[in-house]
Amino acid sequence: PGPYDVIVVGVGGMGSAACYQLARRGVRVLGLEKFEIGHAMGSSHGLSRILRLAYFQGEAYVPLVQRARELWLETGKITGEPLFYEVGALDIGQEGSGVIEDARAASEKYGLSHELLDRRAIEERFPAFALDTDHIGLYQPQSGFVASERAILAHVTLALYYGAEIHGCEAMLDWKPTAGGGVRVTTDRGVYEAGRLILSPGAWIGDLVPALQASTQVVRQTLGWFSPLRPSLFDMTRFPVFTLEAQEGHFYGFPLWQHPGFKLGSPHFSGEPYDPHLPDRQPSFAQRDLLRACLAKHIPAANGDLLGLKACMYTMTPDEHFIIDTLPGFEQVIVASPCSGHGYKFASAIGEALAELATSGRSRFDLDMFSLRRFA
Ligand code: PYC
Repeated sequence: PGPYDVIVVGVGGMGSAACYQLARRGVRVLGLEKFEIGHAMGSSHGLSRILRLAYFQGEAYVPLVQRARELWLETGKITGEPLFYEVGALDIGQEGSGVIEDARAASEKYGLSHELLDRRAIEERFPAFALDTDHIGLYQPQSGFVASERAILAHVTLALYYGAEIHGCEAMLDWKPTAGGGVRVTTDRGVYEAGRLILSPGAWIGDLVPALQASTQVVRQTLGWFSPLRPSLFDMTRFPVFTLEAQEGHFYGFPLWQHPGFKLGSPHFSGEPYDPHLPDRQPSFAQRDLLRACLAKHIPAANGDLLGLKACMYTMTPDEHFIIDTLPGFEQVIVASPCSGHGYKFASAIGEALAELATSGRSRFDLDMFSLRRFA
C-alpha cells in the first residue's frame, strides 16, 4: 500500500467521482469510506437524483451542470449502463415566482432549450398533474435524472480499474499536516500519508472539520414510493422529473424507474434537523403526511398505496450554495461536501474539479461562489 498522492475521505457521490478522475490521470489515490461502498446512510441512495440544466438556484451553476451531464453520459458509455436519463424536467411554480423566473433567466442566458407552459398546457401534456390556476411550468427537454446509486458503483469500479486503492468499512479518526506539507491520516485500521487530502464526507463533515460545524446543518428528507393508480401516466417515455411549488412546500418527483411505484420527495429545503450518527435512517412520518397531501391535491393519479419510505440527509450551508475549497491554513486539504440538498447532479463534474484542484491547484471552473471565505 502507498505511497499515495491523494487520499479521499468519503467515497460517496463526490468522493467516488474524485477517485475516478484522479486515478484516470495516473494519480496514486486512496479512497476511504466508513460504510460499505454504495451504502444507504448518506445522501445518494434512493436510486435517482434530478439533473436540471436551467438552474433556478443560480445561473452560475449552468456551466458546471452542463459539464456534469456530459460526464454522466460519457461514463455511462464507458461502463455500458446509462448513468443519465434524458426524460426532461419540468419546474412548476406560481407565475412570476423565483423558481420560474430564475430558471427562465438561466435558460435564456445559456441558450438552453426550454418551453414555458401554462397550467392547461401542463395538464394536457402530463395528465398526471392537477395544478392550481396560477401554476405555470418551465419544461427543459435535455434535463432528466442521474442513476445515483449506480453512478457511485461505476465511479469506484473505474477508479479500481485505473489503479486506485479503495477501502470500505474503514473510518478516519484523525488527520494531521506533516512537516513536508502533506497529510497523515489515521483510521481505525491504519495510518496513511499523502501529499493532498480531499474531504468529501457529506453529513459527517463536522466530525472531520469541526470549524464547519457552525456553518452547516444536517437535515433529514423523506422519499416515498406510491402505487400509481394510472401507471401509464408515469412511464418514463412520457413523464418528466419535476419540481412543484405547492402550498405545503417545494416537492420533487420522478417517472417510474427501477423501484416499483411513483417516487416523490418531501419538500426541498424544509428538512428536519437530524443526527447523522444515529445507527439507522428512519423516515419522518410528518414528511410522509406532506407527501400524501401533495399527491391528494396535485398528483391524484399516484395517490395509491404506500410502497416504501426512505430517509436521506441534506447538509445545508446558510446560503444553500456548496463548499468546494481548500481549508484555510492547510493548502493541502480540500473540502467538498456540504451541497445543501442539490449537489448530487454535479458529482461527476465536481469530481473532475477536485482532481484538477488536487493536481494543479486550480480548476477549469470558477469555484469562487463555493469558497469558505464567504463564511468568514
Ligand atoms: O436539485 O432538483 C434538485 C433536487 C431535488 C431534490 C433534491 N435536489
